[in-house]
Amino acid sequence: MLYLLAFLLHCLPLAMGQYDICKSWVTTDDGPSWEFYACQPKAMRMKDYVTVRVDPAGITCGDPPERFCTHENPYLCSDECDASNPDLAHPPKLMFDSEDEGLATYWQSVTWRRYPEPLLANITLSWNKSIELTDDIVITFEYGRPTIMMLEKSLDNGRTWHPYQYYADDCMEAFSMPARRVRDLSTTSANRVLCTEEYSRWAGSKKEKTVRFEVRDRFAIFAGPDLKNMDNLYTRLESAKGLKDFFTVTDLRMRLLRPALGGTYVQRENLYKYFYAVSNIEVTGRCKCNLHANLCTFKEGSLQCECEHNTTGQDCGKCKKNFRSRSWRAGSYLPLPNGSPNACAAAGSAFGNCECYGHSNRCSYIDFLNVVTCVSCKHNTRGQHCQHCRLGFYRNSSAELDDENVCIECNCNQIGSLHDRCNETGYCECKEGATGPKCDDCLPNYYWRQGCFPNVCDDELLLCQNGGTCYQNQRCICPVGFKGVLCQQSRCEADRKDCDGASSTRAAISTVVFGVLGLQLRGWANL
Ligand SMILES: *[C@@H]1O[C@H](CO)[C@@H](O)[C@H](O)[C@H]1NC(C)=O
Ligand SMILES: *[C@@H]1O[C@H](CO)[C@@H](O)[C@H](O)[C@H]1NC(C)=O
Ligand SMILES: *[C@@H]1O[C@H](CO)[C@@H](O)[C@H](O)[C@H]1NC(C)=O
Ligand SMILES: *[C@@H]1O[C@H](CO)[C@@H](O)[C@H](O)[C@H]1NC(C)=O
Ligand SMILES: *[C@@H]1O[C@H](CO)[C@@H](O)[C@H](O)[C@H]1NC(C)=O
Ligand SMILES: [Ca+2]
Repeated sequence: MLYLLAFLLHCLPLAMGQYDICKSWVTTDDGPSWEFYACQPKAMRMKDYVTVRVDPAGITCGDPPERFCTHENPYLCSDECDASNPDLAHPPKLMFDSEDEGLATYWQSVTWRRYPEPLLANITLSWNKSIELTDDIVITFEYGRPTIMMLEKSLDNGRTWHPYQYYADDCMEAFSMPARRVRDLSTTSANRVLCTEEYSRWAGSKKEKTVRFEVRDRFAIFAGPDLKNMDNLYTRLESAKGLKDFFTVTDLRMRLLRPALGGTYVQRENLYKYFYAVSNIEVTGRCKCNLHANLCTFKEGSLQCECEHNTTGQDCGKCKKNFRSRSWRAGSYLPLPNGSPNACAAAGSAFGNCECYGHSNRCSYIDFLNVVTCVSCKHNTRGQHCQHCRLGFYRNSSAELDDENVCIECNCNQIGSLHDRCNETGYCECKEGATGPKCDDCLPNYYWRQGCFPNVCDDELLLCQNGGTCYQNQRCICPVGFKGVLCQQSRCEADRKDCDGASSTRAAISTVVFGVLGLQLRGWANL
């Protein structure tokens, strides 16, 4: 029986919410001890930790200063943007400040002076940390929402990007996609990327200011309209492939592709009223800590999970040193309500000292040998403790024994080497004539052709004679009248009768001989 003690260290009471606590000190029949749970940090306003970049260079208004007007007041183009005047400047940081009631501060682009060249801008938000979205992304546009835009996301700090949602007043025309609504998605399509027309139509710039990426509506597919049944959502997040990752980002990018048009066509005579202005970007989410931390702090310019369960890393994505007797695993929301911590275990804590350096989760006792051994060593390791590399692999000297990259494939050239094993520095054992770490090269005086063969000819010692030429070290191409491996033999010398002139004489003789013979045969036939 477990008794929960009230004086849990920094832990919050259980009632606070699900997965808030990583561990608690409990008393059991065997005495007090720690009990561990799956845990995650609280959701935060992620805009407070973001780095922003706006592209292309020169897209922010005010350098040089310029005038603009609004769709509501198209002929009063007296508003001014001036980057050098703090009161009239609209730098990117104003998308993330906190605003006093009623007074919007915003980033603003240049106007569409270069129409019909498209007015394009990218706003890229980077966290240098995986974030799990917990609520809608809400982008607030002053002076009208773009008529075409796209939201992209990255999961690897901006190395690769994927579409997240398309927005247009006409999805077919802009993206050749049918318009869909998140509300119409089903449990099997909850992570579909779609095009929506809900946030791009003109409804007056004061009335409709926001563009959303609907996280709550997607959660509601599983958790019900008021997100009352979160247990069902957590269960789905564990079981549905790709669902967790769908809500995870390290970076977001808004690609603004066409500004608000005021509900009509572009009016070329007044391009001062076309531009983008963003006053706020709200991103609500929590640090992704793989259910191994309930705190996430901002340190040295980056968010970091405060890892528990003897895990470490920015996302608690690996086991701490000396806690790698099992491979690392993320915590799990299941079983409800406390989940599984899947904590990292110290060497020796499982199966009486069977250390597997994190390459196996299982040990087995071999009765007749009386030893405990790791089972199914992964990462190309083998041995009782997964401490050796499999045949055909060698030890990576810059990796520790518990590193996933500890064994490197030998990669011996199949033709050039004697077998596919190599020594500790990755050198293969070569057949005669082959060389190089992988035996894919030939020694000097050997040539490669499905293996290494000794040169037949070359430019130094094995010269082709009598004007012959060496073909790829494989053979001499001899001029007429010479033969032999190095063209060293004149055809004449080889056969004394076979000399210049002699051959035609001999041909003539044989004709005569056969002629005589023929006459004779005819003569015999006549008898
Ligand atoms: C915006 O980013 C995309 C890649 O996501 C890139 O292809 C495009 O050229 C960028 N546009 C601008 C205006 O920088
Ligand atoms: C990103 O975070 C990592 C880990 O905290 C840190 O080492 C790195 O310097 C950060 N990079 C940038 C560009 O901030
Ligand atoms: C992590 O290691 C510490 C120190 O050995 C230990 O007290 C603690 O119980 C471990 N935590 C887990 C979740 O295994
Ligand atoms: C050796 O291990 C290091 C550290 O894990 C890793 O960065 C490197 O890629 C590995 N080398 C090879 C060839 O796999
Ligand atoms: C591996 O073989 C290469 C080539 O024969 C040799 O130079 C190297 O010293 C060997 N390494 C070890 C650790 O034996
Ligand atoms: Ca603002």
